[in-house]
Amino acid sequence: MIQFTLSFSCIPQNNFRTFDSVGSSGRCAVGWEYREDKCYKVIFPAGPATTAEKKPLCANEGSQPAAITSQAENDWVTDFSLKAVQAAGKFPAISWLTLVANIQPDKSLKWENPGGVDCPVSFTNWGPGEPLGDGGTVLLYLDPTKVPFTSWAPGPSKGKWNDIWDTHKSEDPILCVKAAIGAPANAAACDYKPTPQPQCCGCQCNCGCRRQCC
Ligand SMILES: [Ca+2]
Repeated sequence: MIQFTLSFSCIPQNNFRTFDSVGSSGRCAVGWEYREDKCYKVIFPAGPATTAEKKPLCANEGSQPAAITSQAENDWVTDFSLKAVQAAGKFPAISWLTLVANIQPDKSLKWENPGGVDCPVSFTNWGPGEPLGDGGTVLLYLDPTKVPFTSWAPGPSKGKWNDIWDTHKSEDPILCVKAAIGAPANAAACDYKPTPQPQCCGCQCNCGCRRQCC
């Protein structure tokens, strides 16, 4: 009876297929990084590409362009992405991260939400003088040692944003996100607010589930 209860609580096998090889978090596939019910990955284009050309890189891996909704997430994403660019041997030649947002007539932004209605941007981290209304792509600066533009005030620019025109081609990677194993299906949506996770202990079941709530 105990075995039946534990097995019943596991994630259905069908939902587990996209995570055939699970990473150390137990909630994201290998190559993806877990944070608050979501899995993130920095994906590099094969060569210079526009934002429109980069977006399929997320879709091809069952994910969507990531939205950043808080300072804490921005800080985490910046550090995570910088490490990914460094690990790929592409830093400092590449020092920007591509984010995707649709700019509105009043220069406000909406995060793209392929699974639903695009989301208003409630958090921004623009560099000095930005956005200039250049376009619907947001670039996040990764270099902790430099100021990217002379128009930006001196001081740390790591994590700051710059809007750029949509036809801009670059080898900057795009940040992709999808719901973690066991998270609500909308966990990757830009308006999703994670709920506190219950305390969990080690996995007690044998169907691929890596966590079991006590
Ligand atoms: Ca700009």
